[in-house]
Amino acid sequence: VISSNLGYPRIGKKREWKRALEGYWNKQLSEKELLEETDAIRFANLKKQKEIGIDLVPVGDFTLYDHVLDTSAMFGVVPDRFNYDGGKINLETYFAIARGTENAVASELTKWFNTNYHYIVPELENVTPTLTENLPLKFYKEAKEKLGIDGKPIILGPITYLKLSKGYEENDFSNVLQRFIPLYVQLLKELEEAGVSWVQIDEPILGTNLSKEVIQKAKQVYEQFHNAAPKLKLILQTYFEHIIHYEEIIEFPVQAIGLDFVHGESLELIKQFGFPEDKVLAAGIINGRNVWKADLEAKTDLLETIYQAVKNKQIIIQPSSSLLHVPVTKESEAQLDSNVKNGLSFANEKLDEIVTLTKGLQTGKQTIVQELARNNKELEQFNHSTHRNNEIVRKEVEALGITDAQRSLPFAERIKKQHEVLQLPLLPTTTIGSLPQTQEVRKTRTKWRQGTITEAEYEQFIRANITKWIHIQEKIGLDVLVHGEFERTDMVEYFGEKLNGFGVTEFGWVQSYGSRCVKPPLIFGDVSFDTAMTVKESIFAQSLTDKPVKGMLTGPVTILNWSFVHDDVPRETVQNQIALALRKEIKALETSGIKIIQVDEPALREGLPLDEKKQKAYLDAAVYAFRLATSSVQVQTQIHTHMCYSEFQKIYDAIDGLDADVISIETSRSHGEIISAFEENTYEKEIGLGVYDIHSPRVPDKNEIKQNISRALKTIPTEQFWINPDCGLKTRSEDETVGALKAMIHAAREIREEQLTFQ
Ligand code: THG
Ligand code: ZN
Repeated sequence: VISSNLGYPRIGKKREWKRALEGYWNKQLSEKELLEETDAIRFANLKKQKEIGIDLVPVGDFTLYDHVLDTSAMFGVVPDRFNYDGGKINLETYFAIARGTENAVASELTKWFNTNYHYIVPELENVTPTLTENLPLKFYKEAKEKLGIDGKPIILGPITYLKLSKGYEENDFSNVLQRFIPLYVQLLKELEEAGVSWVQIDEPILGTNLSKEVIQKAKQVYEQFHNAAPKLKLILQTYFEHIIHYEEIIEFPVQAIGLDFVHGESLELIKQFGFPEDKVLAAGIINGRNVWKADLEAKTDLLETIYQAVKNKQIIIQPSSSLLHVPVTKESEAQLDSNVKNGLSFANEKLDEIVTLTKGLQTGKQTIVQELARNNKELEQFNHSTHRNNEIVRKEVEALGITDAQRSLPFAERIKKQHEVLQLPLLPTTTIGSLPQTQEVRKTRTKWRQGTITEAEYEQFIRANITKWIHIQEKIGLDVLVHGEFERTDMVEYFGEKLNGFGVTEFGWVQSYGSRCVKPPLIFGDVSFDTAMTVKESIFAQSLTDKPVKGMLTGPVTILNWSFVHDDVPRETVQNQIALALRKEIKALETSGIKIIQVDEPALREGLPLDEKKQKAYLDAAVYAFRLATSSVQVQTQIHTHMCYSEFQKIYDAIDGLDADVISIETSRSHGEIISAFEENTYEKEIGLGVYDIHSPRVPDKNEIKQNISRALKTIPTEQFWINPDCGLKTRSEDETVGALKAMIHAAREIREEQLTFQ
């Protein structure tokens, strides 16, 4: 019985990693300084895990941007446009792929399975894969030589890596796979020669519905791996869901299989089909996706049950997934209510739990009675936090029915009234909602939080920013304006601070993409509406202009998905509680004269269960909650929504089911894929497909935007189309934003003229 970890947060206790990267990008740090800083973070992370008592410390999980991009870099997978000419990839090329340059757009960013982490999509067109550098080996040696840690290298497995890649036809999968296998083989051989004992090969794709043929291919691949490096102990690691083709996969010739016992039905599978005698079970039993303290008594029992199914009595105890998805430590939280804090475990605390459980299984439950007693007492205290239980809101949600989730008229009739009220031109232009969060905005918010400036001064500052940007938007010529969300740190955290049942942390950051982090709020109890959350800023902005200003809210599905929600109430119930609170906010906005209200659901797609069997129930619940929030408005009030990222074909019916009058979808990094989803269906509502990519600092050119618009108009009728950037603008500078929006408006005007003369 040994303990292990699947991956550790990269960002550092106080986001030192982010500062180092951004310092380098802004040319305040040299390459040498960047590497010194990030080496120090990586070493500290490794030492910490060792110190906590983890037996198998992961190496090669650290990165300077994204581990999928690292895998691409290792295999020389660089798109043509970056002019790569072989050999080890330098930092400039590495960051160019991630962030784009003057002349080359960045590679696409997409959600990592059902998480809020984004990876860089590998592009396989025209590439000749080669092993440019054995990264896991480099990190293994480094940990061994510098820290005396005999680490466990982490590798992204070939099935997952290639299934997440684009640039080849699906029926070509097996050929593409054949080209990568020799590289993996070489890599594994080198690890074996270096004396590595355990290697973790991540194949989370095995938790999705793959065809039998792919599973067959995967089996051959692992046979080749085993034959090439028979002394290496391979852990075939899965997470986020049980293995769908369990019976076939447990027969793969690997030494260990890693299963997630928190998400999916792994326990039922091992009970029903057993677990092979010749393998070690790597049991993921501490939740790597949330921040709640585990009930160690219950986990001990679970472990006992799992252990009974392991015939050879060899087990590795570990988190359910990489701890990349949780903050580093709760130690830094000084402001949190102590009862709530007692209910929390971040990465370090989760590893402590792993160590305790390992000890319990090694030497008997009686040897951890003290730990169990303390755990029990802290959970008790947590359960007594205020707002944990709110009977009133539970009853209110139960009383709601389907008629509470329906608009009073169908779209075709609503839209006519909305057009009369709004009087917008053909191809109306707008933005997604947030405008640049400059250093000044962030600093002023920090000052207000620390009490160095007063509430009134802060409010004045926010108003000044709103005023400035209403004027900028008018001058640029946008049709539907936004107030800019300067008062919000984050579209989820902001609501978390205002609703009952939520808590927020000071340092609970997790990586979202590249150096960008989010601080998910905690939902520790029943959620209820307290006071209006957004009305003040929206009506102030509307008072400054005759153009419509959109009210901006985050939808129930996204608030739920981007929070750490306690798991003792069904997620659906919490989602409906949030929806009900938003319904009250929407009423308040409408009563104050706001004519367009946008309720964003960027996380709707990402929350889709990996197992197809569970997807319908998820989507039905999501659609219901959205409609619950938005359907009580008047006919002429226009409801907008926004979503991020591709594969819309899959959730097309749900998008339609939301019954939003206008939807904007992020598309520019996934090009034509979404447009084709609309080719196959007749979509009657209005829609904006992002016409340029906001994730890259590159300012797009007018003609490039025109091309994107023209391409969309081949499929989507002009009368239904809106023109907008593909996501919120908070990460961009003022100059980048103004430059890009001017180009967008210029493009829109030319297209309108062309359309009119054409008709
Ligand atoms: N909020 C949350 N999750 C998200 C997004 C979000 N997931 C998807 C998408 N948007 C990811 N995009 C971003 C965009 C910007 C930032 C984070 C994720 C960002 N973060 C600041 C940073 O890291 O500098 C936070 C700093 C701060 O507020 O002080 O800019 O919008 N929940
Ligand atoms: Zn978006």
